[in-house]
Formats: sequence, C-alpha cells, structure tokens
Amino acid sequence: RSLELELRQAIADGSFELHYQPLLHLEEGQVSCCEALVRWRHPERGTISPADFIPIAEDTGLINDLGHWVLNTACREAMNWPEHVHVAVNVSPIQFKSQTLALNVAAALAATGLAPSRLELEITEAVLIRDDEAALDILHQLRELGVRIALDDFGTGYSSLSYLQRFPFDKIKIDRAFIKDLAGTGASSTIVQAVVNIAAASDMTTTAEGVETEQQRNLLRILGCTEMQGYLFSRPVSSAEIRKLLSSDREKA
Ligand code: G
Ligand code: G
Ligand code: MN
Ligand code: NA
Repeated sequence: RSLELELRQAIADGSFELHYQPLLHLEEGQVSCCEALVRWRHPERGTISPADFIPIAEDTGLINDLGHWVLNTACREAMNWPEHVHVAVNVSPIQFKSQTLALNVAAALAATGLAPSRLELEITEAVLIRDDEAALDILHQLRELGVRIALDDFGTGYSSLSYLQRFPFDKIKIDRAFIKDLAGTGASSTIVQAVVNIAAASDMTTTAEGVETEQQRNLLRILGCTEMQGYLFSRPVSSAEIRKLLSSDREKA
C-alpha cells in the first residue's frame, strides 16, 4: 500500500530512468537494437528492479502512466543513436486493456520524430491469452502505424505455437531458459532450431535471450538465429553508456 503511494509520487516526480541492453546481429556482429529496461531511483532504497514494482504498477493501473513515460523517453533517447539502431520497449498486457495504446504510440512517435520502423514493442503471450479479439485488434492498429512487434519470453507460456499463426510478429525472442541448456544433452537446441525454422517460414526474425557464453553464441550462429542479447556482449547500461557503446560500435564497422 505504501509502495503504491510512493510509486504514484515517483511517477509524478520522474524518479525513473531507462537502462538499455543491446541486441547484436549474429552474422554482422553489429548492434541492431537496444531494449529499454526501466529502473526506479528510490531515495532510500537505491535502485529498485522492475521485477519488484511492475507488478504493483499493473495491479494499481499506474502502469499506464509509467508505460507512457517509458515509451516517450525511449523514443526520445533513441533519436540520439545511429539511425540503423532500433529501440525496443516492453509493453504490459494491462496497457492493451486501456484501448489507447495505439494513440499513445502514435503520439510518442510524433512528439519525438522517431521513424516508426525503429520502434519495436515487446509483448508477452499473456496479451494473447486474455481478451483475444480486442488484443488482436490493437496489435493490428500498431502494425498499421509501422512499428514492429516482438513476442517476448517465447516458450515460457503455454500453447505458444498457436499464437504464431494468429498474429504475424516481426520477431520472436526465445526465452533464456532454452539458451541456458543449449550445449547440454536436452532438447533445447532442437527447440531453438524449430523456432528458427518456423520464424523463417513466416518472415520473422529470432533473438536469443540470456546469451552468456561464446559456446552459446557459436551454436546460435549455426542454428541460424538472427540476433543475440545477453551478458556475453553487454548487461543493461545507462543511457550515457549506451551512447558511448553505440558510437564505438559504429567506428568498428
Ligand atoms: O532488467 P530486469 O531484469 O530488471 O527486468 C525485469 C523484468 O521487468 C523483465 O521481465 C522486463 O521485461 C520487465 N521490464 C523492464 N522494463 C519494463 C518496462 O518498461 N515495462 C514493462 N512492462 N516491463 C518492463
Ligand atoms: O523479460 P525480459 O526479457 O524483458 O527481461 C529482461 C531481463 O533479462 C533483464 O532484467 C535483464 O537484466 C535480464 N538479462 C539480460 N541478459 C541476461 C543474461 O545474459 N543472463 C541473465 N541471467 N539475465 C539476463
Ligand atoms: Mn523484454
Ligand atoms: Na524476454
């Protein structure tokens, strides 16, 4: 309850900041996208992880205001990056229920001047589980704006494969649970290969999440995965640090 009040105040005060984690194109070796990850700079508790406050923001409806701030800030900061680099923003299933998501996205693009094709919205399977038709309608509205839609944490929900038929995503982000065991004797590499094949057949790209070792990177390249994201290349870093990383990445090219 008191955290709710503090959260409300923090939104009014702008006590949040975005960190960014780069996604690397596996063949070309360049950064293709950066995912915005929100952080709460709490005066007494220090930096609070979204895992601890996003659920509260969702339960209280505050996620709509917070999501609005995240969207606008991410679009604005991406305007300082090389033009080929996309920005990915996580969208909560709750934001789909407000019915104003497409309007908010259009407003953020207009206000910042970001090209729609540079914005990727990450949604989870939970969006498609609840209120199917309404969610699909909003996804189509977003698609019409020219933004890209990525399916996040793929493989952690259930009946995952059927969702790929119902909506044409631009990108599938394969959950790190599958990447972790890639080199083991289990089924992970078979599953990743299947997802890569399905994606390719429908013009979708794939991102492997949670890549931590060179061995995983090499296997993913062989499997034909498009992008990797994870501690091997970079942790999420501040907006000042991501600008530095992006400018040195460009010099290498
Ligand atoms: O970066 P970190 O491990 O702290 O992120 C924890 C979780 O919080 C991840 O699942 C991530 O998707 C989620 N998250 C991070 N930033 C945002 C955001 O801006 N909006 C929403 N809805 N979720 C976010
Ligand atoms: O749900 P989502 O994919 O948006 O969550 C992103 C979260 O994953 C972030 O909190 C980020 O800190 C975390 N993460 C990113 N890369 C790695 C990694 O290589 N290993 C692990 N264990 N976590 C990671
Ligand atoms: Mn994500
Ligand atoms: Na994810």
